[in-house]
Amino acid sequence: MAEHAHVLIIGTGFSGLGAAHRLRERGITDVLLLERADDVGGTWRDNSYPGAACDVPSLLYSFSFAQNSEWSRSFSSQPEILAYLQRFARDNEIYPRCRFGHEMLESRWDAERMRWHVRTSRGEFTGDVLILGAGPLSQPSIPDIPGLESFEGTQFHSARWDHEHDLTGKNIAVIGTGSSAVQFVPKIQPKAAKLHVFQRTAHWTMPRWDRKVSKVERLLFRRLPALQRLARYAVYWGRESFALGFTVQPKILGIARRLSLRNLRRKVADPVLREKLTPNYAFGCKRVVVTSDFYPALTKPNVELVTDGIAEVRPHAIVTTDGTERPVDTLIFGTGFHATDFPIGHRIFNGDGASLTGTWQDEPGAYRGTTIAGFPNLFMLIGPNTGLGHTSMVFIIESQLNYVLDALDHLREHRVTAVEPLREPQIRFNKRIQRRMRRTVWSRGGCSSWYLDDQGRNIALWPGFSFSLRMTTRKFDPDAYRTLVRSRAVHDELTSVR
Ligand code: N01
Repeated sequence: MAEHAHVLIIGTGFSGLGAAHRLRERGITDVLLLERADDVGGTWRDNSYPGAACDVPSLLYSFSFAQNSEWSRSFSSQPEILAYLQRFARDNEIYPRCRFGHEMLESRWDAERMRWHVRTSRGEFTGDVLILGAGPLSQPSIPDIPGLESFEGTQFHSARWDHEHDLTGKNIAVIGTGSSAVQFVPKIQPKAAKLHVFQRTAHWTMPRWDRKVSKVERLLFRRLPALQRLARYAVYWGRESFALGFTVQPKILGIARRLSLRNLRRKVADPVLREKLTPNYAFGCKRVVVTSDFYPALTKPNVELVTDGIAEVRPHAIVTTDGTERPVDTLIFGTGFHATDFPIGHRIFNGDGASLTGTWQDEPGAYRGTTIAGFPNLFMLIGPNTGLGHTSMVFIIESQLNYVLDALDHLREHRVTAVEPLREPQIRFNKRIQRRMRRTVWSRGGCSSWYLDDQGRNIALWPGFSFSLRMTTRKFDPDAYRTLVRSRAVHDELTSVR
C-alpha cells in the first residue's frame, strides 16, 4: 500500500530542505522527502568535480534563516556547501523524513481523491500537496556527436565525475567552457599529458576575487549575527546592480565588459589565443563565467584550446571539422544540463492524463513561476522564469517558499483541499514576462544560450531584479485560483484507510 504524507517533496537540495524546514516552522510535520540519491545536497552533492565551488559569494549562499558564520573562503567550495546542507538537515531533523534511493518515476493527480499519487523506484506514495524541488540543472546534457558510442576510453560528465579514474598522464579532451569546465580545467591540467579544451563559443569571464575569511571575521559573525546580516545585505545590493544592466539598460554593462577584456589581456599574452577567447556578443548574454585560473591554465604548454567544430569521435580520438585527429584517452563533458526542456515534466501528469511536458509544448510557463494551471496543489521551486545569473538562487527559493506556505495556509484556513491557478492569470503573467524579456541582454545580446528553449523563448530567467520576484511571490493571491474541495464520501474513505 502507498505511504501517505500531507506534503511530498521531491529532492533534497536547497529547495527540498528549505521547504521541509519552513513547513515544520508552520507546524506542518507530516512531510516526506523523496530523493533518488543516498544523501541530501542536490546539485552540491552531484557536482563533486575537482575545483567545484560556488561563484556567488558565501555571504549570500546560505539560507537567511540559517546563516553560516564558518565559511572559510569568500566563495565557498562544494565540500563546504555540501557539509552546510548536511548539517542543516541534521540540525533540523530532516533526515528521518527523507526516503533515499527513491527516484520519482511518475506523479499523477488523482482527480477523484484529490491528491497526488507518486511512484518511485522503491515504492508508492500519496500526498495532498506535491512540492517539486528537483532543480533545473540536475539532468546532464551529453551532446549527440557522431561516433560517440564507439569511444573506447573513459568518458563522463562533470556532474557525474568518475573519481576512481586516474587522470595522470592521460590525453584528455574536455568539451565545453562554461561555469563548470572553467573550474575543473585548471585542476586537471597539471595531471594531463595533453589537455584539449574544445570551445564552441567564447564566454565572458569575470575574476573570482576569492580570499580566505579571517578568524577575526568568523568570530565577529559568530558573535554578532546582525553584522553578518548587514554584510549579506551589502553583497546582495551590490550584485543587484548587474540586474539593472541585464534587464533594463545593457549599456551599463560596458564597465564589466572592459574589466573582462582587461583581465583577458593581462592573463593571455598570445594574441591568437586571446582572439579565440574574445566573445563576439554582448556581455551578460550568456551566463558570465567567474574564474581567475582558467585563462592561466590555457597558456600551459600541455593545453590546447580547440575552436574548430567536432566532426566525429573515434574509438581513441576526436576529429575536428578541419580533419585533425587528436588522440584521447579520457573524454569529459562540461556540456551543461537539460535546463529548458524540464526532463522531469515527462513524469508528471494531471487529472486528465496530460503530462506537464505536453502541457508546456505550446505554452510553457507557470503562474508566478510556481504553480501551473491544470495541476492542482503542485508547487515548483525554481520553476519557469525564476532563474538568475547574478545572485544567489537561495534567495529565489526562499521567495517562492513564502508563496507556497501562504497557499498552504489558505488551504487550511478556508478548508479547501486544493488550489490550481486559472489559465487566464497564468497566460497574462507569462505574457508580461516575455514582454519584459524583449529588452534584456539575454534576448538582444546576439548569442544562443541554455536560457532559451528550442523556439528561442527564454523560460529560464526572471527579467528583473531579484527583489521584484520576492514581491511577486510575497503573498498567495486566491483570486487567481480555482479551489477544489473533496467530497464528504472521499474524505471519509481516505480517513478510514489511514
Ligand atoms: O554548463 P553550460 P555548465 N559541442 O551550459 C558547450 C550553473 N553553475 O555545467 O556556449 C561543443 O554553462 C557549451 O558551448 P556553447 C550555472 O548556472 C553554477 O558549465 O553552447 N560544445 C558551453 O561552453 C551554469 O550556467 C555554478 O557554444 C558544447 C558548455 O558546453 C550552469 O550551472 C558552478 C556542446 C556548457 O556550458 C551550467 O554550467 C557551475 C556541443 N555539442 C555551474 N554542447 C555556481 O558556482 C554544449 N557545449 C553557482
